[in-house]
Amino acid sequence: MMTPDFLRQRRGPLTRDLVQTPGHFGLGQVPARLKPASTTTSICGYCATGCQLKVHLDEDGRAINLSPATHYPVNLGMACPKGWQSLDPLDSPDRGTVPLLRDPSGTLQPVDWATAIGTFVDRFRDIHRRHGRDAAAFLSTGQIPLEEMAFLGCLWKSGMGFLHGDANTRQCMATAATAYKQSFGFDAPPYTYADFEESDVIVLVGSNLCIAHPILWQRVARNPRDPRIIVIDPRATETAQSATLHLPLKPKGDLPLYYALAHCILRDGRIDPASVARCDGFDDFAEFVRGFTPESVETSTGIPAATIENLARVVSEPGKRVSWWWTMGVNQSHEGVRTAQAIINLCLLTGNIGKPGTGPNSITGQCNAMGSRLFSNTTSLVGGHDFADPSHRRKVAETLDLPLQSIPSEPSLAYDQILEAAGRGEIKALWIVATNPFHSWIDSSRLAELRENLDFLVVQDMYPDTESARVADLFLPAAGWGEKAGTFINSERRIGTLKPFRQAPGLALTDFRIFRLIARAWGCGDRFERWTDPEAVFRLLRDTTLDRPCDITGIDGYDHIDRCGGIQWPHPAATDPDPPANERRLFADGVYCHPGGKAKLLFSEPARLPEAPDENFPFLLLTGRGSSSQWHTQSRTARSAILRKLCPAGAFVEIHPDDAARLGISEGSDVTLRSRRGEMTVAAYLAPTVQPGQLFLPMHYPEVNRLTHPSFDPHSRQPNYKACAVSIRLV
Ligand SMILES: Nc1nc2c(c(=O)[nH]1)N[C@H]1C(S)=C(S)[C@@H](COP(=O)(O)OP(=O)(O)OC[C@H]3O[C@@H](n4cnc5c(=O)[nH]c(N)nc54)[C@H](O)[C@@H]3O)O[C@H]1N2
Ligand SMILES: Nc1nc2c(c(=O)[nH]1)N[C@H]1C(S)=C(S)[C@@H](COP(=O)(O)OP(=O)(O)OC[C@H]3O[C@@H](n4cnc5c(=O)[nH]c(N)nc54)[C@H](O)[C@@H]3O)O[C@H]1N2
Ligand code: SF4
Ligand SMILES: [Mo]
Repeated sequence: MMTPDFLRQRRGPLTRDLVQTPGHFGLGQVPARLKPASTTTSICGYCATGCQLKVHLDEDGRAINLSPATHYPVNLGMACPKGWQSLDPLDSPDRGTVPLLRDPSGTLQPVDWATAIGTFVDRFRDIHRRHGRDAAAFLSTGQIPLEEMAFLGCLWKSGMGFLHGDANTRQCMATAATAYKQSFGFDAPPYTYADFEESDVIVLVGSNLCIAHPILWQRVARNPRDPRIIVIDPRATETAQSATLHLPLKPKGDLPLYYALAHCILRDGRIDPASVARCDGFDDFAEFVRGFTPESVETSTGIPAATIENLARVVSEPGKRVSWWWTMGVNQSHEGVRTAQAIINLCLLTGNIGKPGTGPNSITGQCNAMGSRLFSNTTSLVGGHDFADPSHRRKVAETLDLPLQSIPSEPSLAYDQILEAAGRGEIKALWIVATNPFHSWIDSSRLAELRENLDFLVVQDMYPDTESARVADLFLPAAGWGEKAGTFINSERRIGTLKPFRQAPGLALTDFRIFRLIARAWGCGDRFERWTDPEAVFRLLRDTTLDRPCDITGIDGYDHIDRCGGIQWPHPAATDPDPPANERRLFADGVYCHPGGKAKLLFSEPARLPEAPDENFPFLLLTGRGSSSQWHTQSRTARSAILRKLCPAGAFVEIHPDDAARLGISEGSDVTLRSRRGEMTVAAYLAPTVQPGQLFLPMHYPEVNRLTHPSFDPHSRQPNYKACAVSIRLV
């Protein structure tokens, strides 16, 4: 692929991450004797962009290589290094190939599946009998197909009779989901990726596309309208360096900034009256932002009043298409929901919604985070329903053929509340599926303490050596991406299929099969008789969506999805033409999902930082993604020699050169970071990209979350990973 002119102009010198195209790797490198005999396709199993990969198979049907699909509407022939190298983690000799059970001496020993499942059922049954349905919980993920996720959620609640279970999407997307639900009446990201290419102004808030969603950055680069790209991020990230304008705001200065923008827009009468007429709460909001003059927020945002005035004009220019995109810089905050809603409010005020190139658009993280939001049966009932609504419970029970009384009338405790309950001894056992919280959870040392309280810990993963699997009582070896079928939903609500094209190693089983084995052993197999295979489950789940905003009753099955190049929800059988249009956005008609059809303008007074720097801990620590070749806790990406080469060998902390000089720290020297909760030693990396007084640590090293401060957004209960107070000193 040629680098578009646009990209050449804007890519900054420090952009470390390359997007790989067929010229870089790929079929050219395949030895002649391995020339592919056939191909299949699969949606990538890492990020929520949802690129489609072509899988090249040899004559024996073995996968020998991957390349990006050229005609898929998401990635258009591009993929990032993780996608290209997706086979490596599957081939790793470190894969879990046999169940492991801790013996009386404390050692994990290989056992057969009958023993593993028998132990699982005996232990959970005993806990249920003695302590009731609140005494155990599962912690799951946005990284398994929605069929498996729904199976887990329904098995746990309607089969085994427990109540609590949450997913790592709490760490990631809970804020966006809550914000949309409260503002629009449904968790409905309104956009389609074509909006990246159709905007005149693109505002990226706390979103480092170049590293975290490189193919979406390529979509930005394809925009032919010479857009202004504005990045709002405390750090001069790779994305910020490639933007038209970077606003290095103070961490968590977002809320006053967006209220000040609303203030200017209202003061100058630059609203869209038709859009405002579709909102409830306008007068109260207008009154509320009256006090947020640009001058009054200079200190809290770190942004000069004149810049705010300018930005207000740019994002409200009549006739211009303005899109706002946010990721973890917003979601992972003590006031994330109100911050996301402040962005939503700006779009509603200016009419930037429901039209090409517009929208308050949250970009999701994991390959199936969006599937988890609709089908995991944790916070909401399967299919975007409410546990509390009796008619919803009845509908889901009838559609899934589950006893009505097996559907709880309340949602689960949230992740942090589950762990607190474990701390109090009320939750006695955890079942962790496809996530690694002993590394990724905020203030992770607390989890190690909680481990002591647990009677039983099960970890179901591809590898037995993750931080979480190592401390399990029972390890269940799982098949991974490429070894199973199912569907993912990407950030723009597009459902895509993944295909099995290889066998899991040893005795490892798909999560789906593990759930079936457990259902049978528990004695509730008959409730899941129709849950025979992923596609059968997909059809059941589809039927639950009838008449919901996410109605997908028009989808026949997996072939249909493939034929259409993925299908964005909604696609109701009754009203949508088939095949559905390939790029669709929501709310074009100005009708939202609240009763009465209006959106709500929601707001709160900005709150103080939960842990501000002080004399003893004078730096503010930010954390996030470090490189495009590292994925989270690195259970998968660290198994690829190529991906390891594309990222720094060890942990590093970014510090401003002025701070480093003052503290006698030079490039590469070892420094100790200390917070009130823990400490770690890392190499210093002198970078003017962080502001003085701030530090940045990539999240990919297990020690990072020993430092983070356990504070949470009150509405979404999402952890505030991106601000805590630390000290730094030379070792
Ligand atoms: N290579 C790679 N890609 C990934 C992932 C990965 O692990 N590796 N993970 C995937 C997942 S699950 C997710 S959720 C996404 C995350 O994708 P992103 O959210 O883009 O990534 P982060 O680096 O976590 O955070 C983004 C930015 O938020 C900024 N930030 C911190 N505090 C504030 C603040 O107060 N205000 C504002 N405006 N910005 C702030 C940080 O400086 C950082 O640059 O990436 C996905 N893609
Ligand atoms: N400090 C800090 N911490 C953070 C963040 C941050 O920005 N800063 N970001 C947070 C965010 S947004 C996220 S999403 C979380 C991610 O945190 P985690 O979910 O804990 O991270 P992963 O490394 O993706 O863990 C997924 C696990 O699932 C396993 N796995 C993969 N596929 C399968 C499968 O098909 N079946 C089974 N059973 N297992 C499988 C992998 O081997 C891996 O161990 O981290 C959060 N933690
Ligand atoms: S951008 Fe995301 S979905 Fe696309 S190849 Fe990379 S990790 Fe996979
Ligand atoms: Mo995430």
